[in-house]
Amino acid sequence: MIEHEIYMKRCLQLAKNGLGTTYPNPLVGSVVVYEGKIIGEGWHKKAGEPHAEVNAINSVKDKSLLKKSTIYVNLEPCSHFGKTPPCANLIIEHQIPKVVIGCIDSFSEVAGKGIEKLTNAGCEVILNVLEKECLAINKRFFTFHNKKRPYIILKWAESADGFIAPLEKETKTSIAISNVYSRQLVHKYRSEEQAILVGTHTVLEDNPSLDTRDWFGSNPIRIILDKSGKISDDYQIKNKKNPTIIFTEQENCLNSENCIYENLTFDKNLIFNIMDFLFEKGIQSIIIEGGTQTLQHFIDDNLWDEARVFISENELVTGIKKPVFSEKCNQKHLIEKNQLKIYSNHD
Ligand code: AOF
Ligand code: ZN
Repeated sequence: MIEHEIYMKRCLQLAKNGLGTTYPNPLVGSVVVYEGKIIGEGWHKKAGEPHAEVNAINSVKDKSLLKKSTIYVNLEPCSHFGKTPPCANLIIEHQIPKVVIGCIDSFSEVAGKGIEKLTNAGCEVILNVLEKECLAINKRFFTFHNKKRPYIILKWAESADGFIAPLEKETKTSIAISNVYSRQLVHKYRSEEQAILVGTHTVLEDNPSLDTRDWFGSNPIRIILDKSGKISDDYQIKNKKNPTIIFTEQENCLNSENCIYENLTFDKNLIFNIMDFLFEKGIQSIIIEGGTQTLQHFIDDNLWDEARVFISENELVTGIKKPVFSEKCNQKHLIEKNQLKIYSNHD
């Protein structure tokens, strides 16, 4: 029904305000509607703080209207005592007679139990309104809980003739592949993910900080591959400003403030093992920023969800080749504008 979709769209708008700050919790928005008017709304801002439904209900001035209202929420109301009490209980306590839900929560503590609680209490429950959009907004959360790994975003910038970097370091300053706007957007992208990963060559060649200094928002956890311990303490990723995890085969590396070494064998299962490790650590999303070799590993193992490719007008003539999608991948265009192509690896 179109009316339900309108209010669900508002839930999604509200939910998006939490992008980058709710980890490990999902993005959730909620509105309370009485006689065709929104009388309350809210969203989940941060893990440990009130859920969307709590904020929406609290914002209703005349609480007596709740008994005759409908509450909309893009994710099934929770049924468990986590960091906060169950939203389903609150809805029942306020005797809200109708609950419209965007999609079911796949977190094992909830997973249908919220809906069951509401129905048992006599609430009318309407399910799966704008389900596709509601699943999409929490693609990180659902990938983590359903696939037991982080949501994986590949990112690179390529020249018009298909190179991601010049061969010689010196030419780097003369021909730019990225510009001030793409850099800002990349920093925004970083602020939205929980972790960022690059390979050894990228650290040695570019000495990146992998932070969000051209944007506001939090810095992702830096994940670095350094098989044989080539990255010395002089590199920016060792600047102690943000948490950093370095995977290596070297033994007895010394951890320092904000910098932790993890031993792993660099065999064919490397990136799967890293994703398992990140899952255990509760990391729901990661952006892979190069170089070609590292990106190609993810592509060849078909272990990615989204690719964001910046395409420059400049040509390099020669250089390090861009990654190429393999036959295993299912890449399809989501967006193509302003020299940015976004691909999805799903149907
Ligand atoms: C909702 N509304 O706004 C959110 C929900 O530890 P807690 O108490 O914050 O619970 C976290 C879980 O609750 C999270 O994994 C997800 O299943 C659900 N999040 N649920 O009804 C919200 N953020
Ligand atoms: Zn809740």
